Amino acid sequence: MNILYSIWDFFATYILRNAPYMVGFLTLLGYALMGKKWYDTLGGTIKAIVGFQILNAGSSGLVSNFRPILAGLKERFNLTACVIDPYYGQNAVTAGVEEVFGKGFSQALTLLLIAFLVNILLVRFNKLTKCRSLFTTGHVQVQQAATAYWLIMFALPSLLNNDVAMMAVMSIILGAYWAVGSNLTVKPMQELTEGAGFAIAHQQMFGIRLAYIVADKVFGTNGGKRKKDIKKVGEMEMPGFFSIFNENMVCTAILMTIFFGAIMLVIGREFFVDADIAAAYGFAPMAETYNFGFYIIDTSLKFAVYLAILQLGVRTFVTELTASFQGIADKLLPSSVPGVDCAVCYGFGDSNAVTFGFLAGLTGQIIAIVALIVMGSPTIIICGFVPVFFDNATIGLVANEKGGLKACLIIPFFSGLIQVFGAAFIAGWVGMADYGGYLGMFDWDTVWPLFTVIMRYLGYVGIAIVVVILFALPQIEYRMDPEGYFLITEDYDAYLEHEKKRNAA
Ligand code: ASC
Repeated sequence: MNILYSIWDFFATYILRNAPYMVGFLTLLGYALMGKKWYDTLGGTIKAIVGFQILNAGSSGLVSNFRPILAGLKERFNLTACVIDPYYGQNAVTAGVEEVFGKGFSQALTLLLIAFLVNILLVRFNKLTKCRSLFTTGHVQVQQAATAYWLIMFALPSLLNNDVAMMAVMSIILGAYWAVGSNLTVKPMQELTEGAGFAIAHQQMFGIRLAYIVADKVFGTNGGKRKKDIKKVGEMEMPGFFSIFNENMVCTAILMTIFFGAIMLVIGREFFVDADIAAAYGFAPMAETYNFGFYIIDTSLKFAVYLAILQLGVRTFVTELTASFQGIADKLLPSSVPGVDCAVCYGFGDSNAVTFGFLAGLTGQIIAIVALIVMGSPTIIICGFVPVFFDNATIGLVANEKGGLKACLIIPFFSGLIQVFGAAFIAGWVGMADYGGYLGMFDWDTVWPLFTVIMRYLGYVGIAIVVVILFALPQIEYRMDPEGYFLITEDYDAYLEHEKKRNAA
């Protein structure tokens, strides 16, 4: 028994909650099930793990590059408030959950494991449940399990002394959210990537589908018949010198330099050289004699560097993961695709849409934060890089695909507003703001606050409503196109044929 437990514990610690190795494990399993040669299996597995680590290097580079700027805004304008960032959010749960609910953090990890099983079962029985996607992003699952743990305990105080019932409710809701949310992204992703065979398993899955619908209905193609004046970011013809913006790396570098250059100038040189502040916020201070203008340029250009690294990582592992997942889909989880990190889709579509979406979202967030301060809100939000970048870049990319440049700017702008207002409401209400952080990604500023309100006020009826909403969504999507629904993951070319016929009819 002990040995089994140790094996499980090892697996949970080093693989399940560790995205690169989880993806490597799935690749290994998939190729093994396909009966690939051992050396191809080994090679593919290594590429999957290393590729994912490259992606991580890019995304953590982006985060740490942004850190001094965020810290500067905080120090300079004396904003002490709730940081919306998954890592701050997780910290807040670890710091506060014992004090507020008298429950330890370790149960949040039990929740993760059971919810993951719920996700697997929902996909295994997808003829019935219509769920086609398996969540594989472990670090996100830890953050979400922690936050869901807090929100649901807050929503259902009457279950606090019934651990089993509480855990059951939590795992069903979280596991269903994983299965249903990532399932919502199947269609947008298959279209964006022309059938690459993955879904998004991240923190803005409802946001992705919403952006897809709004971009289509309000801005764009409305059911395949594309209006003439829709121009996607990649199709913009720009006059003369503007052509340099067509190159993703150049575009990112220039926009970041202008945007962050202005912010860094406002924050001022002294801040960046102050060793105490730098130590407190965990970044390397600028040398006393270093030229500030050059520091600004160098910092801004690094955004382009990390973005390029991130995209290289994506290209490295995505082919392996999706090719090998065929083995899992054929043998274990029919008609399913892996749900992966949102950054994976940045290798597809118009890459400048990533930068535009991010900047539009950042603008929305800043306006919303100023509004909170002006209105005297009891909870002030500080933007974290992860929501402002990864949510809005993803949403912008999807919006651009369906609705062109306008959609790519306007939808993430609103998403920025919603993120801040939603987070201020929920983090203040449930008390996480007192511990300095909240997850703050799109779904957690919209869908989850809504679930929390429903359950808090309606109790058992509320639980039933939330569960029904979740389970109904894939059924509704299935009924809108029963023939194409599984075809889109099983055979994308055949799906395109099917779509053509449907549009002609
Ligand atoms: C998150 C989170 C990260 C990033 C990363 C984006 O939600 O916790 O580290 O987004 O997954 O690639």
